[in-house]
Amino acid sequence: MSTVAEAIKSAFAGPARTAKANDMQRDMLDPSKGENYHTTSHGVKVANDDSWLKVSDASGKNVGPHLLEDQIAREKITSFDHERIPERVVHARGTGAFGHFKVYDDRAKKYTSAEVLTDPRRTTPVFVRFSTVQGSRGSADTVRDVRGFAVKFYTEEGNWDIVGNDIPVFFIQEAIKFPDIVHAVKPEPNNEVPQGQSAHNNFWDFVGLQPECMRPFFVPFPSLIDYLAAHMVMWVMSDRGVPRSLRMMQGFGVNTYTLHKLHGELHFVKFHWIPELGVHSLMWDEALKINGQDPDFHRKDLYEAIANGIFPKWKLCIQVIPQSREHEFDFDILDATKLWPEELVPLEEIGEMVLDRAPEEFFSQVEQAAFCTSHVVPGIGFSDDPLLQGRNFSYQDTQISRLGVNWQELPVNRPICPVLNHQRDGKMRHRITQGSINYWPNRKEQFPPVPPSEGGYETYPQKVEGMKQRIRGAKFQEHFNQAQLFYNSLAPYEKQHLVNAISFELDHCDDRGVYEQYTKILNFIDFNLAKQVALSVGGVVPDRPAKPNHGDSSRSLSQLYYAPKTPTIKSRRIAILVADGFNLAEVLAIRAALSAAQALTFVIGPRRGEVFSAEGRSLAADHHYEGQRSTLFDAVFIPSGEHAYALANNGRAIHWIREAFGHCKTIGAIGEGVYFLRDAARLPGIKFQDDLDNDAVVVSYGVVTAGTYSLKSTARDTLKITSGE
Ligand code: HDE
Repeated sequence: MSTVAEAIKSAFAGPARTAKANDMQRDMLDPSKGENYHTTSHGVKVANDDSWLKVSDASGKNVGPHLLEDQIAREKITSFDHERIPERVVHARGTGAFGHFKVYDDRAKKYTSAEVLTDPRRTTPVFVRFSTVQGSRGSADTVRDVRGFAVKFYTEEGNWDIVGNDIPVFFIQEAIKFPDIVHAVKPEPNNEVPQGQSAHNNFWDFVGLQPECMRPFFVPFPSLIDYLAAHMVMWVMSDRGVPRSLRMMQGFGVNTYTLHKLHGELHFVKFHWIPELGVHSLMWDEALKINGQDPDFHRKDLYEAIANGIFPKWKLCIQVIPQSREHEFDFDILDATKLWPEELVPLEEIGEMVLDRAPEEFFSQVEQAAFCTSHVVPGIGFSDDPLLQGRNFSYQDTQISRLGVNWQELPVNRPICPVLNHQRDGKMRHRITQGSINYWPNRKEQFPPVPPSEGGYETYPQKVEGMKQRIRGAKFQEHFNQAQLFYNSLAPYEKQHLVNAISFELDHCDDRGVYEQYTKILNFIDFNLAKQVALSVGGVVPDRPAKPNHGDSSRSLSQLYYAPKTPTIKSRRIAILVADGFNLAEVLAIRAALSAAQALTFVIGPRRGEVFSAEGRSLAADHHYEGQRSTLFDAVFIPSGEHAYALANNGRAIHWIREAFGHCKTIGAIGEGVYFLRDAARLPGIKFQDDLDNDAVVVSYGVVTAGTYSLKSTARDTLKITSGE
């Protein structure tokens, strides 16, 4: 076992991992243990929980109104009336899980005194909440959107939150523009349309209506108007906007933070999470269909993996720039609309996060979870990144309106280390602090400040000099170089997806001025991109580039870069499509082989429950063809047997396979299953050998591999079903 694997294994057994779980235990009720009867919220046993107190005659017939007197019914209804709290103004739809984090070694010690990042003996409990941004709490999971990736570390020195996204840059540079971008992307105020997408006039109006970009590139005077969204728009419209799974996304802190130690040099830092399983996306058509077929697809996928013991893992990496090199780059390293290309600032892998526990109760542990960028621990600090400065104000403020001033006392939010101060009172105060002292200094020396040498938080002593002005620096005013860099770095099919996505979105804008304007802006990024989109949406087709494309690329910007070194099918959902008369031995063998590779298999039959093999033996189908469509699986296998003729006569089964093929899923078949593929499903563009004397095929990315595949060997040799890019 590798050292990392050993470390993670010991982390599972470690006491610190359970520190947060133990802490929350204080507030947990397990209904399967202890007393079992019904009470009011003030603890009185309830004799009847079904009828409101009312006037009736001797026979029990109702002869009068309900009585307001019924304190039991009133309490129940009032509690229900107040069940909802305001949903998050952005990132309303989300899900989360608990786990732990551990660094590999102490290599980050050269930058920071933060023990969570430097002490390999420590296991820090974490809670992570993933979210979409635009839609409301009830919107679907697989919409095109940015995903939130917020991590709360319950460290021994207090809570540290990295409130990040799955995209490394942001739309705007200054917090003062946040209400505008959010209003623009959210449903329009007159009709509350659209839900769960940015495909509407206001969003494209906002990101396109930026007069500066129509001027020559160097803006000679300071500008107050944003024109920044171009880079992030490229990311959201790329495959990143429709992840296959929350477990297959990168995470980014986005903002520039700082690392420091007592009396050491200040370092700027960006945080990155890299998923073990690689970075994968849905196809847009798939995403659209899943929105209807299973709007909870992502949250179920997260819990399914955890329940099956396939715990999602990410590496934590840092990019570090010493303060002395701050101005060496042609972009401003404090500008959140820019990334730090890895060719210029390499990633350093420092630790690993594992999520291994689903929440027990969604509301108290996920809905009430609250993050703050301002939550840092000694050794970690802020930079002058203007977006971060604004965020540091906004999060604390929003938690007060969402959860009340004592939100940090809620079980999921409270630290595992002591909280000792003189802050008191406020709505829903939970803790009872004894004694007469609630101020500092006090005659009892109660809760004295702690010097930095003993762990008190020290703000890095930064020298500041300048004028008070509402302006942005010159480097903040260049907006297209990195949009080009991102576009140039994509594989050809990724570029095509991006063109399709922008074309879809602009087609949903019915204001001509809006879609014409955005096609003009695209021409500042890439001539071909602009031309293709303009042609499909009826925009302004350019005849020459508005700005030359510099042609540079960065390989880590394509998702392909993150494909795991050893291909894996861990946690992939693989359907076995059958009708009565299938070959049971093959199904059992393929199931065993795939399970050995930690893939999840599901039998899909004409009905849920018993289906019968050629020999009349029964097998339980997990779902029927209509119940779970091909979109919900990563690959499909069709065994041999006479069942193939029933499949061939079933329109839904044919659609199942053709749709899987259209979404580039890997399809494997044996014997008569191959005839079904060839003669009934008639996969377009696929040429099967005429004689078909091979008894198995695998169709992957439109390519057929034929041959004999042994069902006795390992899963990967059996059918080359690998994780798709
Ligand atoms: Fe947020 N953001 N944000 N944001 N954000 C919120 O806080 C805000 C930004 C992000 O799972 C709110 O608790 C401002 C960037 C995530 O609970 C609010 C600005 C990034 C979450 C808020 C930004 C994010 C939020 C709404 C511009 C990526 C969900 C509810 C200055 C690095 C956290 C809440 C969760 C949530 C403000 C920009 C990520 C209103 C003012 C950049 C993942 O406080």
